[in-house]
Amino acid sequence: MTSILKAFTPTRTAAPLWLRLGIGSIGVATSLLVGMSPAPAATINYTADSFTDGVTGPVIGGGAFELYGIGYVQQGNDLFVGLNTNLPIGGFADTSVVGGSIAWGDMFFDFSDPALNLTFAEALAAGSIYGVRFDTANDSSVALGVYQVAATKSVVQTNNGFESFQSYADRVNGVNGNPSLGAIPLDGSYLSHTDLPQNEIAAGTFLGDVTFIDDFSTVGFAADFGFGAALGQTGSLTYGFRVDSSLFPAGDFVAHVLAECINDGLGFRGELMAIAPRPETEEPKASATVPEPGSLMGMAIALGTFTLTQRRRQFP
Ligand SMILES: [Ca+2]
Ligand SMILES: [Ca+2]
Ligand SMILES: [Ca+2]
Repeated sequence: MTSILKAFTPTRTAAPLWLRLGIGSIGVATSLLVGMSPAPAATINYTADSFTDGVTGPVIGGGAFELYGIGYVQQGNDLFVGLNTNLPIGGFADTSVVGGSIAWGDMFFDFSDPALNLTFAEALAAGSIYGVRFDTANDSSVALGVYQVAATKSVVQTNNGFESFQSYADRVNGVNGNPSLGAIPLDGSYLSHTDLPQNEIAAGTFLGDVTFIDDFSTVGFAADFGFGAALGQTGSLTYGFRVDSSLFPAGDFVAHVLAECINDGLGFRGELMAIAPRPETEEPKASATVPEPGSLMGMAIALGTFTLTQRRRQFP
């Protein structure tokens, strides 16, 4: 019964996750299209990156590889992830590297129990790493989509990249930049800072599709996904993707994405619900069709079963 109640709880009562996660994470109410009412529960959770840790040749900060922040929000079983950056999707054209460009690597989501305090490598071995390939131009070993990841690979050596986070941090620090992976420390405690940085999926089990979003205004958000209000500085581009959140486990996660050269990257923490409330304005029919929790539980008891699939039908 607990999971059913959770699925229909309209708002979370716990302190917002960003409050518990420290510097860089910012909770800002979803900015919907002009004229619509604010969403009751949907909140984009932002994590700001350093604005002076993107390396573009001799330029540190503000160059082609500068990443400014990442935001995510779950609505129903839609997980939207947005990036604010100067790096175009498809990457930085360079005929000397594999794929003809230095693009974003794949985004990894670690759903291992936070209490276990696993490193990324340990979480990978435990089967807790999920990955999203969202850029068709990168050098990932898998097709676009969502995966339970079995193995990762490093593509830094074939993309003119740094061969360790330590060498990256040394380079940025050397010009008074501020190297940062946001929620992930650069001290080797989660991602090795001496080994080749792992930035793409080498093998995994395909779980579902990813939908690239070039313009967030087409899916009910501000075109900049709210980055303009949430971040102290912004880059020239905002884009992202949508995946079905039910492909992932529910619960706390730590995620990160690195450029193929690790010239910038960012980690962020969050939490997925089994299914999250949707903005009232998005589906006016939902309020008329969703049974009250009490009657729904009664129905479930009467039927003797209540599957996740049935729950999803209430929130198409
Ligand atoms: Ca940055
Ligand atoms: Ca490449
Ligand atoms: Ca960074």
